[in-house]
Amino acid sequence: MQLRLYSYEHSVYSWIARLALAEKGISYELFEVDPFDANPAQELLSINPLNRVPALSHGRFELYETASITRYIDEAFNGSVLQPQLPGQRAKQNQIIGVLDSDAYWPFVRQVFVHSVYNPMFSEPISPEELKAGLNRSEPVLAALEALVEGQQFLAGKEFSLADIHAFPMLAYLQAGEEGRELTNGFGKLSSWYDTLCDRPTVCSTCPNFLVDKVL
Ligand SMILES: N[C@@H](CCC(=O)N[C@@H](CS)C(=O)NCC(=O)O)C(=O)O
Repeated sequence: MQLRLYSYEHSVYSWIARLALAEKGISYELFEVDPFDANPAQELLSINPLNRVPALSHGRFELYETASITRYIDEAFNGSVLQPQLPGQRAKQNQIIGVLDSDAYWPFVRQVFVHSVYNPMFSEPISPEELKAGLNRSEPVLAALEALVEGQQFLAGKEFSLADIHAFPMLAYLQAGEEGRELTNGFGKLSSWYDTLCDRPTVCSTCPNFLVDKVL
């Protein structure tokens, strides 16, 4: 059955899905689509009426929402198991993914990254107020993640999991600029978790090209 990922080169959520696919060692067709384009692509809209990436099609089966996609990738295919077997650890994994989606994406990516890295890089207007607000909102989220990583090699326990796959790209976008990096450096356990994953082959091979020299 043909597997196709609708993905955008600058999208943090697309990176998460590509990282999960790489960890499973699955080959797939990459369909590049810009969800911010003024003319939405029908191919994406027909799967996701909300016009967001990533989206996935597997034969006739279609799916959107990154956390659902990564779970499907893990459960529908052979390869490394990416979710803890113990209920407590699996719940922790899902909790971390929930925190990242609800509390980290907006300040890490849409405020700090956009106004310290992306907009300057693409000559778009920057807002120092948005950057400051993003840094302020990011701090308690980093503190929450730091508390969760306490005493563990990976975010949900001893094994690499979907929690790490969801978190690394978000942390990478936050740290792509000086302000976000300085803020994150104050969280020692999270920083050493991040440094360890920087050398992981799938992380390196899936990192968006425009960020490689800033985040790895
Ligand atoms: N809740 C969605 C969020 C996906 C998302 O926000 N993707 C961004 C790119 S990183 C997007 O497509 N944005 C288009 C827009 O906001 O119009 C998920 O988990 O997949």
